[in-house]
Amino acid sequence: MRESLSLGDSARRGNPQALGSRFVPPFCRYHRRTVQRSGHSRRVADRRGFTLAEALIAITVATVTGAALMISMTSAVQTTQYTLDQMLAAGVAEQIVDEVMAQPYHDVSGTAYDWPLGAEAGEWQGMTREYFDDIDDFDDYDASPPRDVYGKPLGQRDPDDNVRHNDFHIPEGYLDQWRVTIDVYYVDESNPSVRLPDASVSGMRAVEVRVSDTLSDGSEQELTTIRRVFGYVPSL
Ligand SMILES: [Ca+2]
Ligand SMILES: [Ca+2]
Repeated sequence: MRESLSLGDSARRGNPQALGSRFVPPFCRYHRRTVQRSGHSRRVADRRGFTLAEALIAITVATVTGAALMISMTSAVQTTQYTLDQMLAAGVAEQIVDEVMAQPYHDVSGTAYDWPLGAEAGEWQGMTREYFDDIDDFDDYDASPPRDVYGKPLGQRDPDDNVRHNDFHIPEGYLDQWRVTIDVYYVDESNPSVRLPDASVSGMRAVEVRVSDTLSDGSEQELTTIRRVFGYVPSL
């Protein structure tokens, strides 16, 4: 205000251009601030902060998003673990199928059309498959945890009962809840995918090896099932 009093009439008439850039009347200073705000004042005002409602909405969105992300990650880990277990189970089942394929079609004391199927006297000794000598001996085999042909739990010891090399160890207890079941049955010769009812016989048998995992809630989760069909070829 003191500066404006020392200038000429033009300035007193409110002509800022005549006064140079240094002079800004008080009302113009206010006006300039007002004009400057009008350019981006709304954006500036918008950045002043959040209302309580906005903050609550943001927290809610962040919480829901975080929960969804955690669920997604947990699901991905579980899926990966399940895929790994399926691969291991497939290996266990394939190994047993290989054992079956190495056996004769029927016991030396029986025929290819015997019923019921199963191990003969003296061949069934606990969890071991050591004495099985034909494919239907494996019928009704049921072991948990999975065992090798000598009845030893898989993953820890070799057939000579020596501790396996660390690289061939699986974590302690990893297979404790796993279960291997084997079912042998006759199938329709014209359609081997069809299981024949009990006591019906044919020249073809199927061997099913199933590996499952018992979950913490007691339910059983199938990891893999391998099915092979064997046909009887009489010796010449
Ligand atoms: Ca036998
Ligand atoms: Ca048998």
